[in-house]
Amino acid sequence: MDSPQAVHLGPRKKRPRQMGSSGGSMPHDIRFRDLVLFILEKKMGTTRRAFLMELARRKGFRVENELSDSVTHIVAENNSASDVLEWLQLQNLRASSELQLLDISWLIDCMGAGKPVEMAGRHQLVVRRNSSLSPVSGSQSVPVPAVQKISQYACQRRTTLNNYNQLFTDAFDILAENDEFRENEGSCVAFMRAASVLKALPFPIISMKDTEGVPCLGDKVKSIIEGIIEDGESSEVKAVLNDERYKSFKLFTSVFGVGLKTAEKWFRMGFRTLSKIKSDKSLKFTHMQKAGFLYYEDLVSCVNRAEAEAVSVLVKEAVVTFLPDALVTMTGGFRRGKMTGHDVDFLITSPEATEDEEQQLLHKVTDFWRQQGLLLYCDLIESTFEKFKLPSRKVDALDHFQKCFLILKLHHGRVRGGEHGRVRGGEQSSQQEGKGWKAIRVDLVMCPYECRAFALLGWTGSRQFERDLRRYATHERKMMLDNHALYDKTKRVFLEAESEEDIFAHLGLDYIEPQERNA
Ligand code: DCT
Ligand code: MG
Repeated sequence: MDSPQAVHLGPRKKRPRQMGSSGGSMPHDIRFRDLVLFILEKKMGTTRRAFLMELARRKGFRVENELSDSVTHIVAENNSASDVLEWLQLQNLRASSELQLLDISWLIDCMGAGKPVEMAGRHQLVVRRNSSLSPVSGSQSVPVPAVQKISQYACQRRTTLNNYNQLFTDAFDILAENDEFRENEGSCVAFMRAASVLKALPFPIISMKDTEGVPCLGDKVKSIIEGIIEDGESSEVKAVLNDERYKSFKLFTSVFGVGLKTAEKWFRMGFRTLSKIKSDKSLKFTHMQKAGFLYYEDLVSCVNRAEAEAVSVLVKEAVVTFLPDALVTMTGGFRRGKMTGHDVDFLITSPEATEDEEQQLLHKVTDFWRQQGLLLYCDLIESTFEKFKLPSRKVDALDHFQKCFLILKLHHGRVRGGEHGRVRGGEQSSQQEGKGWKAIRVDLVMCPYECRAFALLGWTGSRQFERDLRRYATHERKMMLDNHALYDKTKRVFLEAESEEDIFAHLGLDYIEPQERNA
């Protein structure tokens, strides 16, 4: 045996051969003919095995009921390679060259991708070199993949957009939002952390056993998970979705410029619809809210990636007109790989600009758009940044950079495949129908060049990822982190950073890519 991971079945005696049997309750089309899977029942149990077999077959995989010569991949859970080999021996089967021994994480990744995924090291079961049962030994022996301890901090987890537990995370997102509306901070944080940790799990939760060892799941959270497993939905969530206060707050806060205070006021006044609010003569609206109502339809329909890219071109064109060496980076959800967002966020910095030039840039850029009739709304906030100010202790503190919250007019012609970005007729008020442009929320942040790594890390999000970075810095490292700086309280020094990687390194954290920060 030369290959460290591949084994192959030798002669056997006991087992009946069921060549080509696909077993299963329902016939499914086999899409991936090169692979023949066998799922080991040992330590997995009959029910979960049957579930996974059915799932894999539905996705077009060929899964055998019995081990046969045709099997190319054995998938096991909670078994090391030596466990699997021992089991094969007990069946009077000997393993050799072509057979792959894989951890369940591989199958689960395949299920997520809807096709066979490449076998990474973490998927493969490898026997330790000193194992007595060692038909597989290789130069690169790595430890058998054990269930890795999941951190309570989002900044120590890799959270991609591939969410295996959306059924649960949607539920907790709604419960957290309801608590936010009711200002139940503790419960809100608990639900947000639960949703966040479940987004990072590399497998779907199928039974309560799957929640063992997962942090941030308190009794309340677990009982909700249990309810969803049993009934396919949560009675708590159902109640929230039907709740008058939740529905009203959700609707009111969907208007740009409406926060909890205003929503509370309108709710108490007895309002339940936006049309009643808009037409009420006694109410006074801020500029922001007026713009929010005026462009409501466009702003509630999310920004897609093509639109975000078109805005990026618009921003870069304007910025370099006034500061040719400026660096413009799209941040927020789009930097994390999201396909849609509620706005488009940008960070701007310049290595050469004087303080004056830096301060003037956003004014010049917004004036430029105003002249072109593209500036539908602009709220420019001047910088209150001071060098060597200790980072904020608050987890959700706003930063001190100069910034502007905008609504820009994006012409369809500027969007690649322009028709896609268009709101279909009927969904839009007749007045704006066929207007040839879409109102888009854009945030621009201008930061001093020395702060760019901190600002980039802070503005990339997600919000939960940022909160946990700060919490981790404070509680695990005695450091203070915000969007401007990192301060080491023990050494009493500010730690400088040229890149996000530097900041993770200062914190003693493995680097997490933006696409893995969707906590
Ligand atoms: N952020 C911050 N300070 C603020 C607002 C935001 O540090 N006052 C950070 C957290 C996330 C990031 O900036 C972008 O914020 P959002 O646009 O609200 O979040 P998003 O992840 O981009 O979400 P969406 O896709 O809905 O825009
Ligand atoms: Mg955003």
